[in-house]
Amino acid sequence: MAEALDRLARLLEVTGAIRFKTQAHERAAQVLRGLDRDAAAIFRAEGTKGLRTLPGIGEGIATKIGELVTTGRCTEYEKIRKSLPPGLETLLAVPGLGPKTAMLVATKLKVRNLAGLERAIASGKVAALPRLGEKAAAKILKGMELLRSGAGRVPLSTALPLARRILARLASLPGVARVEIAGSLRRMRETIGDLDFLAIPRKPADAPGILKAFAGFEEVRSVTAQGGTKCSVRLASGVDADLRVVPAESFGAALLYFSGSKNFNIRIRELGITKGMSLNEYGMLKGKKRSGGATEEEIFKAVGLPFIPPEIREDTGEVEAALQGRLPILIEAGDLRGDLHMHTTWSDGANTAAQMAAAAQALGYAYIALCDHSRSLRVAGGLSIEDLRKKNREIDALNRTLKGFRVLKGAEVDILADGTLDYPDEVLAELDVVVASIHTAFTLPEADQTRRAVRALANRHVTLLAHPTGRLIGKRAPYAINLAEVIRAAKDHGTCLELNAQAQRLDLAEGPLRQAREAGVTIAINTDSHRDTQLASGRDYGIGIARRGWLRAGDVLNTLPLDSLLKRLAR
Ligand code: DGT
Ligand code: CA
Ligand code: CA
Ligand code: ZN
Repeated sequence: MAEALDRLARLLEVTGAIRFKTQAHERAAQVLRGLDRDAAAIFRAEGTKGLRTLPGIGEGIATKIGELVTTGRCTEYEKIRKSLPPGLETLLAVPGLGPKTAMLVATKLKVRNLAGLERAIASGKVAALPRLGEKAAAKILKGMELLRSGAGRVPLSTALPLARRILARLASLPGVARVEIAGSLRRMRETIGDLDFLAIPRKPADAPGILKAFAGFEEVRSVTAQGGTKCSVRLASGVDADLRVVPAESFGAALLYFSGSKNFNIRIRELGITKGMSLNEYGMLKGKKRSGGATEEEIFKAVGLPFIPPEIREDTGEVEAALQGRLPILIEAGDLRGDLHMHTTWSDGANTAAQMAAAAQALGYAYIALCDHSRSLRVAGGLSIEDLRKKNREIDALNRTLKGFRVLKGAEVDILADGTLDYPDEVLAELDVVVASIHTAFTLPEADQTRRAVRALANRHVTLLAHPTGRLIGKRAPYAINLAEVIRAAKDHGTCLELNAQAQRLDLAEGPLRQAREAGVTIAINTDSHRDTQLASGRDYGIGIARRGWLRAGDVLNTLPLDSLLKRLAR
C-alpha cells in the first residue's frame, strides 16, 4: 500500500503536479509504513472514515487506498502511467536521476530500462543532452550502482514494522507456543533481504496448520514454497518471508542458526568441533548423542562462550572478545533518557513543542531538545533570529507547566560552505543544544568538506555534528568526507557525533560508529523526528544500529540524567 502511494507520488512529480500533492502522498506512505495495523484491515473494518483518522490521510488518499484494497488498482496512477513514455518509472527509481532528466532520457534517447541507460551513458549520449554534461552522467551512473547494491533489499524501517505485524499475527495463532524473528532483522542490519520467522508448535500436529495460516495472511501475495516444516512467501509489499516450524528441543539451535550471520555460524560451529561437538540447526551432538539445543544460551555455554547479542554476530571480532571476556555490555532502549534532535511546527515538523514533549514523556524520557532549522534553510522553514527567540520564550512557558521533564532550547544550525554557522555565536550562546548540520554544497572536494565539518566541530557552542556523512540509504551516497579526521576533531574538541536514527539516514553507520567509540568520542542517538510517532520508531532503529556499532550506555550523550547532561553541555 505504502509502495503504491510512493509510486503515485513519483509519477505526480513527473507530471509537474503541485509539490504539495506529491508530498501529501509521500507523507501518507510514510504514515502507513509506521502503523502497527494494516491499512487494508482498517479500511475493511471502518472504511475510508477509519483511514481518515490517521495523521496525513485525507479524503482523497483514503479513497485511493479503498480503491487499491477493493480492486487492487489505482485509476489515477494507471492514467498517468499511460500518458508517459514506457520505462520511465524504471528510470525514476535511479537515485540522482531527477524527473526532468528521466523524461529527457526516455523521449530523446528512447531509453526504456537500466541496461539501455547504462549503454546511453557509456556512449556519451547522456552527457551530450542539453544541460547535462559528464558530471551529471557520472552521477547517474553512481546512482545506478547504489540502486544495484540495494536491489532486492528493503530498509530496516520497512522491514521492522512489517515483521512485527506478522509476528503478532503468528503469536495469536492457537497452535503457536512461541515465535521469534530471526535472520538479519534480528541482527538489526540497516537493510534486510528477507524476513525470517521461527515458531514452536504447541504439539507436533499443529505444525501444518501454522504453515497454512501463515500462507493465508492478508500481507501475503503468493506462496513460493511450502513443505512440512517451512513456508516461503512473497508479501504484498514485495518483501519475501520464511517461516520455519521447529520442535521446542531444537529451538535454540534453529534460532542461533537462522539468526546468522553465516560467518558467525561458521565460527561457532568450529568452536564446537574443538569441544568435540557437532552443531547444526537441529541441535548439538556429542558423538552420536544429542546434548541439547533448546536455548541459545545452552549452546553458547557448551562451546565456551558467554551469550553474544544478535546485533554483533558478524564475525568482526566479537567471538575473540567473547573468548577473552571483554564483550561490551551494549546499550539498550531503556538507557536513553532523552532525545536531542527533533523538529516542531516552528520549522518543518508536524507537531507542536507541547505535543513532542508529551510523546517523549510517554516514552519515559526526562528531556528533549527542540532543534528546528536555522535561517538559511528556507525550504525547511528555517527560523530567523527573532523567531528563534520567540520559540525560546514559548519553551520557557512550556517548561513551567511540566513536572520532572525539561524541554531544552536547541537549533539545527546549518554549517555554511566555509564551515561557519548560520547563527552568530551570541545567538548560539542562548541555546542549550546546538546541532550542526551540512544540508548544502554536497559536492565539495573531500578536503574542503572535511575542513568545513572540522571547523564547525571546533566551535565551542556546537554540541554535536548531525548526520555526519549525509547519506540517504539507497537514495544518496555519502558526500566525500574524511571521517577519521572528523572523529579526531570531535575527540580533540570534546564535541559529539550523531547517530541520526531517521529511517533513511542511520548516519553514522555501524562501522564509523565503532571507530568513533574506539577513539573515545561520545555519540548522541537522535531520532531527528519530524512527527511525534517517530520518537518511538526512530529509537528502535537507533538502538539497533548503536548496538551493531558496539556502543555501551556510557558512550552515549543522551543516556545522561538531566543534571549531568546540563553540566556537560555547559562545558
Ligand atoms: P538477508 O536476508 O540477506 O538480509 O540476511 P540473513 O542473514 O537473514 O540471511 P538468510 O535469510 O539468507 O538466512 C538466514 C540465516 O540462516 C543466515 O543469517 C545464516 C543462516 N544461513 C543461511 N544459509 C547458510 C549457510 O549456507 N551456512 C550457514 N552456516 N548459515 C546459513
Ligand atoms: Ca533473512
Ligand atoms: Ca531467509
Ligand atoms: Zn533535523
